[in-house]
Amino acid sequence: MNVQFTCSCGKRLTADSRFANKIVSCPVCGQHLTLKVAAKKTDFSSTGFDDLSRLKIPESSVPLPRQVMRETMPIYRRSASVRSASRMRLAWLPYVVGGAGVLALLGIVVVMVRPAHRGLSETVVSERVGESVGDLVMDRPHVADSVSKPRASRLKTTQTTARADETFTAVAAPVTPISRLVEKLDRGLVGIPKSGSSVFLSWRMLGLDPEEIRFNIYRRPSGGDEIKLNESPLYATSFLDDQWDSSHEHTWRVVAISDGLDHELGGSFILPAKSPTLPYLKVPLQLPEDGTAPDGKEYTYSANDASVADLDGDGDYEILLRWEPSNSWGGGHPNRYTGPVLIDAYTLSGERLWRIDLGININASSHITQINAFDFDGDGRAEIALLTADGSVDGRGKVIGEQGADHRKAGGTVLSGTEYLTIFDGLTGTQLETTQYVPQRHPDTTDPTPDEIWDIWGDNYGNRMNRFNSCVAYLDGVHPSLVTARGYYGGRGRGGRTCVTAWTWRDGRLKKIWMFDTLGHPELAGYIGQGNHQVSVADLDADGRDEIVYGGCAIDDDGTGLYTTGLGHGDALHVTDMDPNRPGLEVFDIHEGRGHDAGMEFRAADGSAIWKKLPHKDVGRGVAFDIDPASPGFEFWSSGVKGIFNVHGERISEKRPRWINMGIWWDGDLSREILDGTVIDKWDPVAEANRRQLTGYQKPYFGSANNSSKSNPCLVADIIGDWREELILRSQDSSRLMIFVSTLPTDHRLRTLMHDPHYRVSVDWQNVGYNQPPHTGFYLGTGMKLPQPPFAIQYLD
Ligand SMILES: [Ca+2]
Ligand SMILES: [Ca+2]
Ligand SMILES: [Ca+2]
Ligand SMILES: [Ca+2]
Repeated sequence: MNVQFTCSCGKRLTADSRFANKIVSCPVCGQHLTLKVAAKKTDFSSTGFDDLSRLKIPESSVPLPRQVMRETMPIYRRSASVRSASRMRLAWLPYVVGGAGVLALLGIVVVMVRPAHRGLSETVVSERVGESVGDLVMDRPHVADSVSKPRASRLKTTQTTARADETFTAVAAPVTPISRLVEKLDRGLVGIPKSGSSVFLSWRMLGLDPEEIRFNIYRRPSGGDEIKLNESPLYATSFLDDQWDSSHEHTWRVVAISDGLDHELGGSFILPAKSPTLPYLKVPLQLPEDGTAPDGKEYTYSANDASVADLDGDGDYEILLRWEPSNSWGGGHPNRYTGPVLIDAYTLSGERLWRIDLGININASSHITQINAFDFDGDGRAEIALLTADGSVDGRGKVIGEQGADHRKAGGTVLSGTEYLTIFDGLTGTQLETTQYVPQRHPDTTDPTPDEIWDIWGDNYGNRMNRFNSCVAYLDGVHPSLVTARGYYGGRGRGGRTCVTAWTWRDGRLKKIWMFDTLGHPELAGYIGQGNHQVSVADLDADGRDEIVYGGCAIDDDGTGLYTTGLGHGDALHVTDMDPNRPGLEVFDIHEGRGHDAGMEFRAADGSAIWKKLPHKDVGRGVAFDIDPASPGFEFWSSGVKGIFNVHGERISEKRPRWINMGIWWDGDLSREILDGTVIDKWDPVAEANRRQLTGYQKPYFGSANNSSKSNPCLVADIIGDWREELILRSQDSSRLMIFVSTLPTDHRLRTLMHDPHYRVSVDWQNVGYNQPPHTGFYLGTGMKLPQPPFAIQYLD
């Protein structure tokens, strides 16, 4: 029997129904299509979602039979790889469900088209007995509550026809394999001496590895023969070699096994003879020379925040390090001369690749210079994006803009001149393109008066104007884009601006793709004053494309406002799946709670409140981690509300952990440990007390935290070894970085967190403003779903 249907590109197609359940390609657009013959009976009982009450249904939609909702719920939860394919936004979902409900009431069978293969789409389709029917694609409605916005509709129809005597009709559903491009990482094998005779080895399970993958570990002494260390293939991604002879150099090798074959050389790691028993990899640094500012005051340098990216394309990470002059503004705005900010790149073995000098026209402040390092154009090597100015010097000594220009006002604050956005080659530090940063301080002049600055930004001395955020987001669901942002405060009496700009770097061209700007847009006034000292990125509406979580508001992937809470500025921000029993991601934010009840607030991905806590004082710090296995999901605590709260907003402990700062997956269980400065603690929920696991400031480490009261490490991220996070600290004298690697045993095997795109972009924004811990795009905590399916990604070559 022939089945006719229309591809979404408009091509009318005919296929034999024997092709049911097979993929066919559209000869015009190449899109993959799945023909599905429905099963006669639809089983609504096995989806496993027991709490449907939180799925928002617009009032205008028809009440649904409960079983239909149950069947369609998995779209909301599981179609990460697919959502972009079908371009089905979460915002459509209630209408799709509603439409399905109408059809179900009319006696029409509703089925799911299952993925044609891993990574492909699930699409809701409908069919009726014996007649043709249109696909269930609706105009795109508003999300149910007031924070949503109108969107242009994309009407796609897929028509089918079949013989009237055919009991079940074939339906075509467009399915496009689509997934996010991520780094092609190696195994990240690392060996850390645990004693004089034992070495703890760990390595990566990659994002697309089959669940069946196993590993073999080999050791070879210098000049000797290699031996296999494990008897049977290892499920784990770590191994304790307790036969280490530290008097010789050794090379370890990990080999991945799949389908019973050694199919891949997994990577190697060398420990020189007499390697000390220290739990870190040492990266020697090249300390910049001291300087003297125009005010006659001397300044020195210390190593500051770091990021990682694969700069040379060999599958391991290199480190980007920011050097902070001692006269930096830090997190304030003291109007003083600052020494130039320098950015270095180092390999993990300590080779310095380059140094970029941002020059005298960029004030040193944790709110101005943000490092974004990502492979934006997909050529296999990361680029670096930085805010630059006249006199910035690239990694090869080439000056950006006007050499010798000095835009500093008396006192030292830079309030004039052109600001640039420069893309640098990650391997050489060479500027690839420099363009005018947008927005500039003023749209019409590079030398605005204090009054003109106030009119726009909300003060006249450059404080609110100099609040920058930036991040990387998969705005189209596949490619990473750069997002820069300026302004997040309301004005002092007048002014106040929030501006978020998206860029692509592809084919050697930097291109602005959209700008969200409250200036000149009174309808966006509700977005002024909502930003935080940091930014997060998440696919809030589950359409496969990232949104920018800008503190108390969110910007959609296309640069339109998604929602604003109106709760104002905040100092901490966490976005992940914190309540695994509730569909979708959640946001945790804190606010300087004057005038409202949201000192701490836990909100749904669409911006609607789940709970708020009235603070007893200003809330300057707050965190969200799973630290209590007995309490499902995350726990929450802050500086302005007593105790620890669970996902329902119930206080589960009168005491709270001593630290309210960062977190780290360190000791091998699935809960997160608490990180503050140089120390790692574990929360003991029974004793309600912190338990120390690492003290990084003490002998023999002498580590130091960055940014005074912020007290953050250079970086916490899963950069090497198994899924657990590493801690990068600088030494107190900034002569070295120390990459601390956990050598504690773990029962769990997780895919490298860096292949989770949500986590990967969190590592990129970690250094922005007041550093925040990275989070995964799924619930990672006690009780999480295991084993993990492969991530919805594709590797860059
Ligand atoms: Ca590399
Ligand atoms: Ca999205
Ligand atoms: Ca918990
Ligand atoms: Ca790790």
